[in-house]
Amino acid sequence: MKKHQKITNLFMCSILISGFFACDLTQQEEPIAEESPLLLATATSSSFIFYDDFESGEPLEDAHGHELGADHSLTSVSKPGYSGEKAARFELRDNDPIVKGSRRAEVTIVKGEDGHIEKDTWYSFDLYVPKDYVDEDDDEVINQWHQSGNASASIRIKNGRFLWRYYINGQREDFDLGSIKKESWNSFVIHMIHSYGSDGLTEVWLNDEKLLDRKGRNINDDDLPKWKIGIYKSKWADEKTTTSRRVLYYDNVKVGDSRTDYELMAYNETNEGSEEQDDDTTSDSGNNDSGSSGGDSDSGSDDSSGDNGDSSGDSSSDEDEDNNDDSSEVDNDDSGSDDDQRRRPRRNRWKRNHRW
Ligand SMILES: [Ca+2]
Repeated sequence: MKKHQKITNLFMCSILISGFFACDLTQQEEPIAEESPLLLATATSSSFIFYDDFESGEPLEDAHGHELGADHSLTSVSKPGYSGEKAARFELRDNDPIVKGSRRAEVTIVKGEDGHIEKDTWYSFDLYVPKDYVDEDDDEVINQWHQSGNASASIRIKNGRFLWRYYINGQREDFDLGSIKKESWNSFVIHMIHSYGSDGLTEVWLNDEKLLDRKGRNINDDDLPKWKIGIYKSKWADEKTTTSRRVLYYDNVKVGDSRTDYELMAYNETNEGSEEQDDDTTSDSGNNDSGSSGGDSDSGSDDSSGDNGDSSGDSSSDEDEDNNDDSSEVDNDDSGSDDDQRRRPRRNRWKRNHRW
């Protein structure tokens, strides 16, 4: 709670028209050389509702619900490809303890029904998919906007591609978001005006490319959704697939209110530079934690599974809160959209020297 209160307060920053600077502790922002200052001159005020860059504390400790069955489910690790940075590592094995009716390593970041968000909300996160992430036809959910038992919208990984799915009034609609760039960070920004009516809007950018721009209904007729991230593979509740382990890394998980904009959501300090040159980057193998909590054991390839075994945890509460069985459709995700207007907003035009 501290972190996000802090953020809400700290991030009430206004970027003024010329000289733009952020109000609170922001020390200095320097325009990026090649960008025209005029382009930056949009008066903006913003507020982040949630932000975690995983540089300190337990991963997602200020989030609103953890559905983690094992010690390996969520840990803090060295950020693949970057030196001196941290990220969150989610791991799900097909023999992990059952959590809410299925195999999942998920965290609810904000809950619409508890008033954490409003209708107009921005979400963003960076995702790293290890090179040995096995492609298979059975999908897993990595993000879901969940309302009473169903994911009215979700992002999934299926056959080496990202997929956006709506599941509204029992109807599934999928949109392909392209092939996954493994061994590199994929930056997602999602803007949703959550609505059961025609005033809804869904915009999805991946690596600065707008892939979905869809007006109209994007939730079920219910409370505002909760946003969950991590890994959820419903098939593993009672079946095996061609792989037995999934590992994903997340960084810079943010939620912003209507005063936020694309630039603020897309900008992350680590995107600017400290990229490591080497390779060790990962396949999930090598990076284990430097430090912080959680062990991250894993050495091997992501799904090779040779080593599963763990269990640990507690979990097992079975409930079914969101089953996403593809088949049963209970909690699905799907969606996709079509139109693609590709507007390419510039990113990272200015720097902040503080961390939230
Ligand atoms: Ca980080």
